[in-house]
Amino acid sequence: MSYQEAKEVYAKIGVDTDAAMEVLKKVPVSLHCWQGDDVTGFDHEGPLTGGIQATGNYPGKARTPGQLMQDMDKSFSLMPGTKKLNLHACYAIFEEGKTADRDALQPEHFKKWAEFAKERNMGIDFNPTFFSHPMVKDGLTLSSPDEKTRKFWIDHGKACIKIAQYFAEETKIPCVMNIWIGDGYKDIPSDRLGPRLRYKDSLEQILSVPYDKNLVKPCVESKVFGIGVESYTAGSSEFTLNFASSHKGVLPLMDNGHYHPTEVVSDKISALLCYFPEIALHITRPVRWDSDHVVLFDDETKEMAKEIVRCGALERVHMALDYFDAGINRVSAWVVGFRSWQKALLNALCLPNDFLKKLQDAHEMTELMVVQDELKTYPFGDVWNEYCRRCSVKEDGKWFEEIRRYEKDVQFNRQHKE
Ligand code: RNT
Ligand code: ZN
Repeated sequence: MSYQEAKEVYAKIGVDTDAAMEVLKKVPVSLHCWQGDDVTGFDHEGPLTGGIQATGNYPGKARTPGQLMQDMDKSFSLMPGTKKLNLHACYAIFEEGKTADRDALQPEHFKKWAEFAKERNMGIDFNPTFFSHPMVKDGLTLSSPDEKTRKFWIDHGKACIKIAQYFAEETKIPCVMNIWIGDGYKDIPSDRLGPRLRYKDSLEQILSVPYDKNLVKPCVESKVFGIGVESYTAGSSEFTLNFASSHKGVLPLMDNGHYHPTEVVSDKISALLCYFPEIALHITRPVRWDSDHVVLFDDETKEMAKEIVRCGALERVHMALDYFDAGINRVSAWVVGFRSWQKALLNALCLPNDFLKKLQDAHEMTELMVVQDELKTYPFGDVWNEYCRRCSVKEDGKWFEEIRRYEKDVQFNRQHKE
């Protein structure tokens, strides 16, 4: 079917596909730098810790800032829509012989990233890195009973607020700064309160640094468990939600891999929007657990996007991707995940949402079921491909050959050079 024909099919149910595309083009989605190198970064040698894990060993991984930026550029060229860059503190770029530990990071260590983003008209989101570092003591950071350890990590958080403000000032786009810690216990603890009270105090100390609330948007990300911290995590859902609601300007961040397997974030979005002016999401694909698989155009992904659109909250929900698969081409992983989330948003914008709401309010649940299911086979793919063309990126079925060429010409040649 041609786009014109698809457009007419949608027009019959009151959907303006041209308008949907125009809306989507302006919605920023944050692309996480850490898919590019399996959450390694540039400031340490050791393994990935904190209860998260990247598995696989696909060749061609980016090992230098230049390579990571090159790979990001390749992936941007295959993604429609507005991108924001999502960085972790461990991606600081140091000049020869001039390193700084996490508690002493400065904006200058991120100058190259600020330039990279500005040249591409992108904003930057930021994350302090509370893992993969020798100062993580017994798996604890901001909740540690060891005051020296806790202070080190508080200072890291404070340093990151300043860097977040620097990014916002440089790019003229607010920076969402997300705090996630892996702190917890493998087995049943005897004191659940202490670590949480220390975590709360640490967050309050971090946020006591003066910053412009219009420029820096701090978030706290919850998690139910991690590898090696199965019995208890300090930053549980109740903890972070209540922290955010009791500290003005702090946003709750929901990662859809961080709940019990039958809970869905799609149902939680509207609940939080009743209370918070803005919220943040980490969009991922948990397969049986918080596995951080590449985001696909699957049912829950679609449902999350529908909720954001139906709540009229495209400007209130900060969307970031968060996954890391080392078993496939990493650039392709970025592209598939970003395109899938764009598809989910476009799909949501191409539904007759007002009509469906009317059916629900009239309790026409029989018709609602029929219509919602029939909408699944509307010619959405033709609208999507038109959106790609309008964004000057290749449509489905045509971009993967670029990945093949890129890995042959660029990524696979990196093997023996470092
Ligand atoms: C871990 C959290 C966290 C990380 C990134 C790297 O479970 O989801 O957001 O994935 O900070
Ligand atoms: Zn996350």
